[in-house]
Amino acid sequence: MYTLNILSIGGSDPSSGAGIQSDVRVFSELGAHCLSVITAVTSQNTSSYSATHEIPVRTIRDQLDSVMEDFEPDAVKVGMLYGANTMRCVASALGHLDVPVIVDPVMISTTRGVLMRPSAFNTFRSQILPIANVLTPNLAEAESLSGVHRADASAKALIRYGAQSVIITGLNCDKSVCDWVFSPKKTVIKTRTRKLDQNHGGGCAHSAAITFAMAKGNTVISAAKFARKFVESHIINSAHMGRGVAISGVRNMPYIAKLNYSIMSFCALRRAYALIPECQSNFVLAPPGAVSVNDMLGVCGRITRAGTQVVVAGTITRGGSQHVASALTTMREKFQNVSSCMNIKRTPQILAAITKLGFHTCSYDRAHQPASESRREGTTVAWGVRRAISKANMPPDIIHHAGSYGKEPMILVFGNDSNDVLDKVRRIITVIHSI
Ligand code: PXL
Repeated sequence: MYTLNILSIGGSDPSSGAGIQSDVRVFSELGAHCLSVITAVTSQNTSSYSATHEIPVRTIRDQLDSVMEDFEPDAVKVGMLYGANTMRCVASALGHLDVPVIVDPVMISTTRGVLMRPSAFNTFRSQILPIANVLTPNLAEAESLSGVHRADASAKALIRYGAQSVIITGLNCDKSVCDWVFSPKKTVIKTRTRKLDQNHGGGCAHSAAITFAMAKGNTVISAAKFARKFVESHIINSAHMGRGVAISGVRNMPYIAKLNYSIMSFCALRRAYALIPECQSNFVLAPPGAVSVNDMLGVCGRITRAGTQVVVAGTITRGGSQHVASALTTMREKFQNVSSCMNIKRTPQILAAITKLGFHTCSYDRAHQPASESRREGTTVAWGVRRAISKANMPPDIIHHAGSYGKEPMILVFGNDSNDVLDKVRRIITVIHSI
């Protein structure tokens, strides 16, 4: 069940790449329920932008009243606000709210449509900036709104107008792209990518991810770090759904949903907690074409044990797991059909259950890793999997090791997809109960 309600206020985009439709998609992907108040209906697709139809202020007010009467949002994201009256209406509805308000001051769409009337900039400054806990402009938006050139100076001006924190997104730093967070001290968040491909919806997904992380109680800086990682994965996952620019975050959706379903089903298993090791679990799925650790979907965070409950601490993203993803990547060098893996605790009882089930099992001894290799942090899993399957002529269900000084023993359960891994884990639990 979703535990968070997040309110998104913005424009409708019929191509469903950006705006409200993107927010509904992204918040569900992150595990929150998205309430939506529409301020404008745009007519656009992935190639062109033809019209903006403003929603009458009374209708916006009515929508706001309806959701506020019934829900207590955990955070609010404000996107497209076209004109001054819309801005006043939104400011008066949000002014008294005591939850994070994240404002993405969108001005121009990917296809060059105008999303904010220049004549309303003044009202935006006086009405909207003071209610923004976090403002997420790109450089052009920051400069237009502040009337000041350069990222540092414009962020400071926007803070003087009343925004509590400003994140200037997508700046070109040396060889990569970065976000500058002014909260109010400056922190630079770097990306792993050199240049972000053009896409429709990346900006909306970025501010949505910040809103989600703030709703969960994160600081602005940790929310910004999370959002950067999330949006990179979203952009890598862009796909050409229409004839024009690619829509971000749609390529891996079915796989994220599938992995999420398997993880939720695991959590619901009776006594699933008994399988979670001290160093916690991760559950990884390779989407089509995945070759490296950073291509693998996994929980960014871990699947953790809290008493007798299993709690998923984090969301599913590409590159969300390092260790389990590394095991899967190595397994796929030899057996390409293996697409999913989960690590579980290694106890004599669990090993006995695995033997009883007749699973095809391989193992390795960490002590045999050559010293030259073991010095490189994080190489042991790949080395171990490679060694364990070196003589195997069919893919094992299980690889395990007995640990070493300071390293916990571990079992890796592999399968053709996450459902297959879940099924094996379920059978292990059933046998443990019967022992
Ligand atoms: O990504 C910014 C944005 C927000 N809202 C609407 C949009 C866009 C970009 O195209 O169309 C409605």
